[in-house]
Amino acid sequence: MSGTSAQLEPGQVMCPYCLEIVVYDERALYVRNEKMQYERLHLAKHTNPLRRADVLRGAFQLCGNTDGVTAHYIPVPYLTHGRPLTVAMVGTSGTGKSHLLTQMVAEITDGGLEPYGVRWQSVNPADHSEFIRDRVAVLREGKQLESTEQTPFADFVEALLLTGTDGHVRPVAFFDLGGEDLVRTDALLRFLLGVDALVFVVDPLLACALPQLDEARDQYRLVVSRSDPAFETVLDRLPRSGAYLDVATALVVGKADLLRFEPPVDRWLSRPTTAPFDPRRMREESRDVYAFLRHHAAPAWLRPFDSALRCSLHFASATGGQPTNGYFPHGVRSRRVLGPLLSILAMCGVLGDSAPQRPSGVGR
Ligand SMILES: Nc1nc2c(ncn2[C@@H]2O[C@H](COP(=O)(O)OP(=O)(O)O)[C@@H](O)[C@H]2O)c(=O)[nH]1
Ligand SMILES: [Mg+2]
Ligand SMILES: [Zn+2]
Repeated sequence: MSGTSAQLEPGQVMCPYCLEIVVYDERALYVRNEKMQYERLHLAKHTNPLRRADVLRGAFQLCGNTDGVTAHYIPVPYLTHGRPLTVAMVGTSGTGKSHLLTQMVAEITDGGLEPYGVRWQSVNPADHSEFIRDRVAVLREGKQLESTEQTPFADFVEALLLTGTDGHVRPVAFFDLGGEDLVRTDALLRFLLGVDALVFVVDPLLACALPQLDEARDQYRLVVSRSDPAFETVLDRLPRSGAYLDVATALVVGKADLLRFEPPVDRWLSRPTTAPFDPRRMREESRDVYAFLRHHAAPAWLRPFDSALRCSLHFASATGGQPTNGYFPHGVRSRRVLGPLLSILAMCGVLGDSAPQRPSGVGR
């Protein structure tokens, strides 16, 4: 676990919406009615323990922060299972974070972590159904997700309760860190201090000067860049312990379908991710991705790997192909999106004691 989270006292949780500190308080609970309005929950009425647990499972707490933000409500299970594991996706807008994260959550809720001994539950059943309806189902219909408005700081996307191999239940919250608009607010700095895992998403259209990517680059009016400004912002602001960042880190070359004829990407893309989690396989893939980026991208794209004590590297495709006019004509099929997730879960102890260390033999 990251050693930087000490500033949250036991019982304190960061509100996923406003990033301020909250403490579970049974006097500030609400339930949502059929009209999606919040009504005060009077817990004293529920004396039957089973019924009470059931009511709490679907209840919310009003966040105490009213400072310039509209009233917002946090699902109770998010506040009552210890400190949530926070995972942030990093990359400038358009790199594919939303598609990748949606497909990771889809794999989890399809039972993709069960072979690894990890079970899931929603943090709030209604909110989770909404996520599935608005994102997972849209992709399954072959439609592109609309690009998300970036706020000045970390955007909360989705949370799930994961039960690890040790039987311990914990909330895992996924955030989007857009980068170019990141403002140096106290809340953002506090967010970065408490973050447990970072997934840096490399867009090959921005990173790799391969001529076969030119057509797609033209389509999006992109040019090859020396680095991603979001990587730079986050890496410059993250607190370090000694020379390295002590946060579980994965570097993902996304949109890898665009590189599917390129060795060794072809080899990895055609391999299914199989249980149990295999640190050796992960090191092999890390080595290949490292060599690939060394060869085809400017050095700054590997900065997350150079900066982090624990960092694995991956190839993944969220969609399996390119969209035309907002549609994926051959349908959407993700490839290897579980790899980076498994790796950070292993580093954070959710998969038991298979925690991968810095991949030896990769890079320096
Ligand atoms: N070829 C390909 N395109 C993708 C993939 N994932 C996302 N995209 C496209 O990349 C663009 C940006 O994706 P999005 O997830 O919204 O990026 P974000 O701004 O980082 O959240 C959209 O046009 C997507 O259709 C992928 O795996 N392969
Ligand atoms: Mg997005
Ligand atoms: Zn809040």
